[in-house]
Amino acid sequence: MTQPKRALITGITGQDGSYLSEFLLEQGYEVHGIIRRTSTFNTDRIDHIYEDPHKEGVRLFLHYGDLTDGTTLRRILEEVQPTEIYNLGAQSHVRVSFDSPEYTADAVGMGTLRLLEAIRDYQHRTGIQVRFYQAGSSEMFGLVQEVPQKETTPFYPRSPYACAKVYAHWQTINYRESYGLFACNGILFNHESPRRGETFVTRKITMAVARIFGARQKKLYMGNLDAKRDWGYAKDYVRAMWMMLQQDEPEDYVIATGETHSVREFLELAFSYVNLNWQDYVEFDPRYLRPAEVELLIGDSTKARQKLGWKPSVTFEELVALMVEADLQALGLTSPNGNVVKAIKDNAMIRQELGVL
Ligand code: NDP
Ligand code: GDR
Repeated sequence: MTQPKRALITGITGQDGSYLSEFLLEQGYEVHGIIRRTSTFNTDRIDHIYEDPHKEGVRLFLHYGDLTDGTTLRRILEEVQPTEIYNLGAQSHVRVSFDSPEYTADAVGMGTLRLLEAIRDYQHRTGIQVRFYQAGSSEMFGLVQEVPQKETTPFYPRSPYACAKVYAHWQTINYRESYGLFACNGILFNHESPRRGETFVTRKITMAVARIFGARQKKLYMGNLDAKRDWGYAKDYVRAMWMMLQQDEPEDYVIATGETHSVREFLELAFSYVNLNWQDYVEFDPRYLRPAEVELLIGDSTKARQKLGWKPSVTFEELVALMVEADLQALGLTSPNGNVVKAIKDNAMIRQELGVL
């Protein structure tokens, strides 16, 4: 009997970690994830795939650890003996990184270095070859140097988060070139889903749309509406991470849709999904501005499309629709026959029917 492939994921409780776990389990992998100890459970996104480890045939295992704790990373590596490692763990909020720059640099930058060092020693000692994926970000491009952005576009990071990701990016390349580690940097543009953290702009908007539609919220306070992002669907993007590690040679890849839209466009589309006008509800709050903004991101993923055969499967319009729909459903606000709420002609009437007015 052949051993199943064994993957270790940092950041398994996050948006991408949860989708990647599902994907790898479907591919027959044994999946191990590193979780942080918290005073309340933070495993909501993976609860549906978690099983009692005492049961036979279980293939998902969790280990307590932290990217700021190198000793534990080493111990987990020894215990798990993974063949693939996906480094998704991060303090991933750009705005928050200005409030907590030192911690962000520690978890995102130094955390990656700790993991790479642990892998280097582990490979040297055991002779086992590990494949490593680093979760790089389009935020590394920062201030516009070239449009669209591709693998060769120079970085100009504009936040503590982005600076830390650039450090992790180059360390990953250094371990590839110095020690022959099979290490890939994904340079992923924004990707979203119903599992997106609630303080990122897309989810903040779609949750507010559902709550406003359901008369549970009156206003939505926002920052810079002019920023433009290349937004894709998270499920498509985790597939790309895995594809990178299945190639003959380790390389770096941009993953993006190639379309860009402003925050204002996202607002417009999300509110119009339930026939509301966003201007009636949205107000400006300077607290959501960043000390330095990334104004325009649009990615050129030609390399990934050609070499990996990757392409996105969800359009911008579909993404907005599926996120709003999921947030409506979470509040019990879908139309009774399960049809998309888009078809609703008269909001007031429907809202009365649902008993929310
Ligand atoms: P999330 O914020 O949803 O998840 C981050 C994960 O990292 C969580 O599991 C979190 O754990 C964990 N984490 C945070 N700090 C530490 C730490 N010190 N040690 C170990 N784990 C930690 O991010 P996403 O899933 O959206 O993104 C995954 C990765 O991809 C991140 O590295 C992000 O920076 C990067 N990225 C994301 C993009 C996107 O658009 N989503 C685009 C480009 C890059 P907990 O649940 O306990 O907080
Ligand atoms: P970003 O995502 O910074 O691109 O980083 P976010 O959704 O936080 O912001 C996108 C843009 O929207 C503007 N904005 C607001 N943002 C938030 N969060 N809240 C608001 O109220 C608001 N109003 C306007 C922002 O200024 C920004 O221009 C995400 C993260 O997932 C990173 O980890 C990842 O690396 C990058 O995407 C690619």
